[in-house]
Amino acid sequence: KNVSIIGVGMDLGADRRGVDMGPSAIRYAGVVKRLEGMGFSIKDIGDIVVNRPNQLVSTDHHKYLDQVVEANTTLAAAVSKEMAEGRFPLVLGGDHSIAMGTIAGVTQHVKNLGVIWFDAHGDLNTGDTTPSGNIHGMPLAASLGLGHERLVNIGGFAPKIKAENVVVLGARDLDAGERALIKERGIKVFTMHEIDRLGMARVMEEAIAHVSKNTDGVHLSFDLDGLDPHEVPGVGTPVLGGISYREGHLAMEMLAESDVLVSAEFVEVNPILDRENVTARVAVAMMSSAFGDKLL
Ligand code: DIR
Ligand code: MN
Ligand code: MN
Ligand code: MN
Repeated sequence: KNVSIIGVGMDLGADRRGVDMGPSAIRYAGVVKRLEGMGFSIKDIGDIVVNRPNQLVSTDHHKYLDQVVEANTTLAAAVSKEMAEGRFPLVLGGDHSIAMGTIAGVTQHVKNLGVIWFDAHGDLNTGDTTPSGNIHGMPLAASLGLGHERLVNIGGFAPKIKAENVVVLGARDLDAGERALIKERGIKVFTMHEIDRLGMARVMEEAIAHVSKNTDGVHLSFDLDGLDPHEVPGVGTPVLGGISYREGHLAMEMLAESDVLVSAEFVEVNPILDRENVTARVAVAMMSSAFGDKLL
């Protein structure tokens, strides 16, 4: 496999500054060496340019709307270009709003895209339901065609994905509007309750079957806050009771075995809230499992 690494040093979609340093932290944790050691050909295209105003610019319930749209538009083009060259896009965040750009790029090549949304949160808010105005709480909704028309239309078309092709994994903090949307659209959500009750192996079997049915490939959108904050302290919105390191690995290993992934992103690594870069190092470990690393 040929892999293209694309960094997006953006934190404007989130409340806590610092995720803009995520791509550097993940590179420092040795992502290129790790994947090269597995036999992949790696091209690191560097970071997407993000315009960073020095004061808050808010457009009715959407903080930094212009900048987020601009960065995601650039990202979508970069992702699409790498895929056109037959390379697997591995996007390093940055806050989770960058999923809108990644998915906009991928769906220019994959008509029916399945999505695994690994996250403590649903990221299913719109301008009408957001409690924060932070766009990183909206990218899954926007990719489904819901919310601000400028977010929905990143890349020039909408919707990117269908609700029936999405699985949310690890949810434990959902806002009221998100819960209503999940019910209304019938989105498959495996909360921590299901993971505790059924075990990660069974949950992943069901999740992979769900996102593979009637799709031509699967995108992994991995928010590090899906994992338990004891294991990854370097995230902006930690929620207790998350997925363990081992469960995370198992989930990634099962995804690799299923061989359905066409693209992936790892987001919300915040080095200024971290200790000894452990969150970025865990991100690299999760990536290697998702790419099929095995002991034997
Ligand atoms: C919250 C937090 N649901 C919001 N979302 C986060 O602001 O919309 N997503 N942290 O990762
Ligand atoms: Mn998220
Ligand atoms: Mn999250
Ligand atoms: Mn919340």
